[in-house]
Amino acid sequence: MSQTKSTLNLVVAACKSRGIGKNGQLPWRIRKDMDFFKKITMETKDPDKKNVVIMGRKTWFSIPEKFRPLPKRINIVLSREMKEAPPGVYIARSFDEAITMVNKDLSDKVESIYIIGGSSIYKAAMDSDYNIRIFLTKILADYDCDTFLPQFDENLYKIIENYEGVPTGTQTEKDIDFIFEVYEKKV
Ligand code: FOL
Repeated sequence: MSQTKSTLNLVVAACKSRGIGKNGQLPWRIRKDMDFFKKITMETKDPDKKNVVIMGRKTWFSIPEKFRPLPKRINIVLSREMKEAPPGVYIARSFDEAITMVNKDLSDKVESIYIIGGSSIYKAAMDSDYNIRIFLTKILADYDCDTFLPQFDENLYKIIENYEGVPTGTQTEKDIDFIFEVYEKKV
């Protein structure tokens, strides 16, 4: 059977230096971007399905307790150490195990897969042979960061203009300028 390979959607906000985090937290607070993250990862066309969010252990613990597991999404946390999953959360020991979990055990419940960080999980996705779509919020400012978005090969990706549901043009909040960009890599 020829079946189109599933697409991994990466969702990330990064500043000028590609920084994405500092001391286990987001370096900024931008309401419009967090609302975008929530909408894009939560929304499904089929009301009977949910999206999966896949994240590393540090990203899991960076989410405020009251917001985790991220509601109305199937949460998969990558960790070799976590023994017990909090209610409603799946633990996978590797990136491949997480994807296998989705494709085997959860496939009929799942609409789309969102990779929500951090660095090593983004890298594992980019280096995989899945189709990749990146929802990148480019924050046009400098922040002190200790974790970074891995560089992706500009030649393999093309920018998608006017992607449905993604606001166009420069956004501004609290004097911070940012833009929502969408990139796709087809394998
Ligand atoms: N992508 C983008 N574009 N912006 C981000 O801030 C972002 N953050 C992560 C991954 N990709 C991102 C990882 N960090 C929550 C907190 C941290 C986090 C991701 C999500 C969180 O609490 N989300 C809630 C909404 C919280 C709120 O409304 O303040 C959710 O339900 O999604």
